[in-house]
Amino acid sequence: MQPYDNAQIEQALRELDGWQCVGNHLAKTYTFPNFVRAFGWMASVALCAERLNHHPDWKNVYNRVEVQLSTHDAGGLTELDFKLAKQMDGLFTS
Ligand code: H2B
Repeated sequence: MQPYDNAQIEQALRELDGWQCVGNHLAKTYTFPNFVRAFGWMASVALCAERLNHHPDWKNVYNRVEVQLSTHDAGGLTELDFKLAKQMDGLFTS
């Protein structure tokens, strides 16, 4: 899979909320009311990630989850990162 170029990244970022392109990954920090809600969201995201065969790099500290997305196999950002980002946002608001 070919990594997106800068124009494609900018275009795809416009369709997302609160995500930033940092270096060669997408980054966002989610904040939850408590640890259980944060971990529950991570469990739901894990199922999406398995379905996509595309997995987040993330760190959970109590009610916060710092997420970084990139396509390791492609050495950059691809459609899969933006798909997973959208699904993460969808599970966050639902
Ligand atoms: N996740 C992410 N974020 N990037 C990848 O390149 C990737 C992945 N590759 N999940 C998949 C798994 C690959 O390693 C397996 C072998 O399909």
